[in-house]
Amino acid sequence: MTSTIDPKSIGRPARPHRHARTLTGYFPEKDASGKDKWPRGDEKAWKDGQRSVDKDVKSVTRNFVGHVQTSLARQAYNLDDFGAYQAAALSTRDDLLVNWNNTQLTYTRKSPKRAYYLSLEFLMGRTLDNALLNLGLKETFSDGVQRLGFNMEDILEQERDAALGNGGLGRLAACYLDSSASQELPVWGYGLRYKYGIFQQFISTDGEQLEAPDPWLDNQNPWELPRLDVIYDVRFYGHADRLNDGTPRALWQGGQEVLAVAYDVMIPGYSTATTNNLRLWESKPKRGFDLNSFNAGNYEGAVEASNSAQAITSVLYPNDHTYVVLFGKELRLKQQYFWTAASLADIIRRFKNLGKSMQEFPDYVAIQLNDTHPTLAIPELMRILIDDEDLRWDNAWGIVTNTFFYTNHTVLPEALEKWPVPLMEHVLPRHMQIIYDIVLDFLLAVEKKFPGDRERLARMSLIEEGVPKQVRMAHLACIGSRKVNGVAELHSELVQTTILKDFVEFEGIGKFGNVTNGITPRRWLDQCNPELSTLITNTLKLKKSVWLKDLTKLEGLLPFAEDKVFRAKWAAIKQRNKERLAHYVQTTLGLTIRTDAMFDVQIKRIHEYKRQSLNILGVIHRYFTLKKMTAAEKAKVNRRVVFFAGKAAPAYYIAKLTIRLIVNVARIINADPDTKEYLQLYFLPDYSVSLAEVLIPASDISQHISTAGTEASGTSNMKFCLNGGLLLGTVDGANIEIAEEVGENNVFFFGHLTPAVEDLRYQHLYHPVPIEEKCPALAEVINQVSTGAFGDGGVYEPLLNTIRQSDYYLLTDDFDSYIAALDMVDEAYLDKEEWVKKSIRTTAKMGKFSSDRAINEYAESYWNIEPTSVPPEGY
Ligand code: 26V
Repeated sequence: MTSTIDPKSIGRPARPHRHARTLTGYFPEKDASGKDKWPRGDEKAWKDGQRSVDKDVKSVTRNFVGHVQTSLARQAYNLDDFGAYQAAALSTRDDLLVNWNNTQLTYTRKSPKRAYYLSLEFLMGRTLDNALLNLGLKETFSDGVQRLGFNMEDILEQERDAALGNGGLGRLAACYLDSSASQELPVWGYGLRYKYGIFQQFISTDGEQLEAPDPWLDNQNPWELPRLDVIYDVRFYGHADRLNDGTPRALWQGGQEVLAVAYDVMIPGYSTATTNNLRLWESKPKRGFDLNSFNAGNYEGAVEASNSAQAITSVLYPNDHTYVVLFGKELRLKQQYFWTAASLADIIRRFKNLGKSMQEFPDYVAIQLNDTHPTLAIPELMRILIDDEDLRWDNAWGIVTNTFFYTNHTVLPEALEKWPVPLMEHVLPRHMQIIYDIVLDFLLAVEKKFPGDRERLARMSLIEEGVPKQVRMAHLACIGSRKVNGVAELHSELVQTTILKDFVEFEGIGKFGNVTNGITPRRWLDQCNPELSTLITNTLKLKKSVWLKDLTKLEGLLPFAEDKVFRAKWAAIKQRNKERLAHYVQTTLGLTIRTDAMFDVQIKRIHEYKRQSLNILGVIHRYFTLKKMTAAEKAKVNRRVVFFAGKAAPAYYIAKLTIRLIVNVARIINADPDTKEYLQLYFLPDYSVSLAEVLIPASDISQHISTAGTEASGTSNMKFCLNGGLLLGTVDGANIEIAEEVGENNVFFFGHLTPAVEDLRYQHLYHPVPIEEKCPALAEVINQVSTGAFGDGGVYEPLLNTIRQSDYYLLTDDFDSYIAALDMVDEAYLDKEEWVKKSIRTTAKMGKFSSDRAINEYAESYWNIEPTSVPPEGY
C-alpha cells in the first residue's frame, strides 16, 4: 500500500521568522556624559539564589553578540531566529561551564561517595529554557535578546528536542538528573549518544503511522562537550580461556575492539552552583579502515569494520514493553555491553584516582541500574575484579553486591529481558562463563535453604531452560544488587509477590523496597506553565525558589480554593493555556479547535495495556449518544475536545491500528454538523516532551486507564495533576497514591481492581460470555466500527478481535464503569466553581510527587550519598 504524508499532519512547527535581520540596539546610545546607555542598569540577575557571577543585560548581550561574530561567524546585521538560538545557547553554555568545572573540581577535592545512574534512555527535551531558569538568568536574557530585536519564545522554539528515549523510563531519568543537581547530590548519568533518537512520527492521510529518522544532531548540539581525551576500548566476540591456575581468572582475547568516546552534557541544578554531568558514549572504529582490503580493490570490505563499530550508537531502539521483536538482536546486546563496559571503566578509573583499595569501592560508588538494560555491568565488574584485579571470587561478589541497585519498571511478562545463551556466548564469551559461575554458586545456596525443591531451583535460575536457553536479566540484576525497588507502592508490591516472589523468600524482604516516581516541578510547572507558577508565587508569598525546591509548600494554596477571586484567576490561566494549545494546533496543523470546551487528554506511548482503545471506543459511544439526542438535550451536555498523542512501536500492528481508528473517527465526527459543536477529536502527531509541555497545562481531565496492575507508576498523571488537571483513571500505579494525596473525591476512578484481573482472564478463557450479553453498549460500538461507520470496517478486525476473543486487557469488563465515570466527569464539570476548587486542591496536594523527594529517598535509603555543596565562583 502506498501512502502519502499529509503536510498538515506534521507535528513539528515550521521555523517561524527565518528571515535574517540586523541586531537592533547593538551599538548602544550614549548618555549625556558619553557613557553607553543600556535599557536597564547593572541589576543582579540572580534573584532568588546564589550566583557565581553577577550578570546584567549588558554582559548578556555582549556575550551573545560575541558568539554571533566568532563562533557562528555571522554579521550582526544578518541573523535569523535559528542563529539567535545558537548564539543564546552558546552564551548560556559559557555560564554553565563555569559551574560545571567548579562542581567537578569540588567533587575531586572532597571525594564524596558518588552515585551513577545507568540508563539506556535520557529523554531530555529542550535545554535552553531550563538552563536559563536554573542559572537564574531567564529575565535578564529575555530582556537582552529583546533589546537585540528578538523574541525569547521564538528563539526557544528553534531548539530541537533531545529525544534519546521512548517514554516514561527515559523521562524519569531526565527528571532525576535535574533533582540530583538541584539538591547538590554528586550524581552522574551514563548513557549512549544515539545519532538518531526516537523516530519522528507522521500520520498519513488514511491514518497510518509513518516513521522517519530523527536527525537531532544535524544542526550541531551546543549542549554537549566532546571529550576526545576520554576514550576506552571495548571488546566483543573473541575467545575466553580459563587459566585453571587455582584462580577463577580467564584470558579474553581476539574479536572486535571498538572505541567509546565520551560526550558530556552539563546538568545544572536549580538555583545552585552545582552542575552535574551526563556522560554519553559514542562508538568509533579503532582503526579508520582496512588499507589492505582497500588496496586490493575490496572497498566494502575496507570500511566494513568501521561501519560495524559506528552502528552501535547509531539508533535508539523504538520499542518498549515488548521484548519479542528484539529477540536475539545482536546490535541491542552490543549497545548494552558497549555502554556498561565504557561506563564502568570510567567509574573505576575515577575511583582509582582516590588511591583507595578495591575493597572500598562500595564506600565511594553506588550504581543504579535503570531497569535491566545495564545488568551486564554485574558480570563486567566481576570480570574486572577477577581477571584484571586478581581478587578472589567471594571477595569480588561481595563488592559487586554492595555496589549495584536495581529498579524494576514493569511486571509485564513480555517486557522482561532475556538473552539467548548462544548469542551471549558468541558476543561476550567471558561474561557467559561468569554468569554460569554465578548461577552455580547461587543455586547451591538456594538448594541449601530449600533442600530438594527442584521446581524452585528451575524458577529461580538465571538460565531459563528451552531452545535456546535464555539468561533472565531481572534475576541477575536482583541477585547482583544490594537493593531492588519498584516505582509505585502497588507496583513494588507486585514485584515482590509475582516476578521476584521466590527471591523475597530466599533473601528476605529487607532487600526489597519502593520508591514512588516523581517529576521535576521546574520543567513540569514553572517552565511549562509560567502564569500558574507566578500566581502560586504571589499567593504563597514565598520566593519561587523556595516552593520549587520544597513542593509540599503548595499546600498553602488550599485555603484559596474558597476564595472566589483566586478561583477566577486560576480558571483564567487554564483558559489561556487552552488558547495557547489551540494556537499551536492552528499554526502547526492548520486546524481550528474550540476552546470553550472541556479538554480531555490521553498522551503516552500507544500500547494495548494503556487502553487507548477503551478511550476511542468511549468517544464513539459518546458520538452515537449525541446523535440520538434532540437539540434541546444536546444544549445541556458538556462540550468536550478529546486529544490523543503518542507513538506506536514501528512493528506493533495493533497499536498502529489503534492510531488509525482514532484518526478516522476524528475525520467523521469533526465533520458531522449534528455533533461537532459538542464533540471534537484530535490525534496530534509526533508526541514529544515539548508537545507535552503545551498539552499538559491545557488539560481539564487526563486519562490514565491501564488495566489494573499493568502500569508500574505512570508519571504524566503527576504532571497533569500538578498543573491543576483532574485525573480519570483506574486503580493502578501512582494513580492510587495521587488519590491518597488529593482525596478520592477529587479523582475519577473506575474499573476492576488488580486482584480481580487474574480471575477475569480465566473466565474469558474458560467461561466466555458473548460480548452482546456481557456489555451491550460496547458490542454496539464495536459493531458500528466493524460495519464501516468510520471507513472500511474490515481494516479494524484484528483490533476488534483482541476484544472479542481473549480480551486480555479487560475492556469488556471495564467499559460500563468507564462510561459511568465519564458521565460523572461531565456532571462535575458543569459546576464550574466546584470544578475549579477540585483543580486547586489537586495542585495543592501534589508535593509528594516532586522528583526531589524521590531522589532523596534513593540518596538516603539506597545509595548512602550526601549533598556536597559547590562554592560559587569567586569564593
Ligand atoms: C523495555 C524494553 C524491552 C525490550 C525492548 C526494549 C525495551 C525498552 C524499554 C523497556 C522498559 C519498559 C519499562 C518502562 O518503560 N516502564 C515505565 O517506567 C516508567 C518510569 O518508572 C513508569 O512510570 C511506567 O509506568 C512504566 O511503564
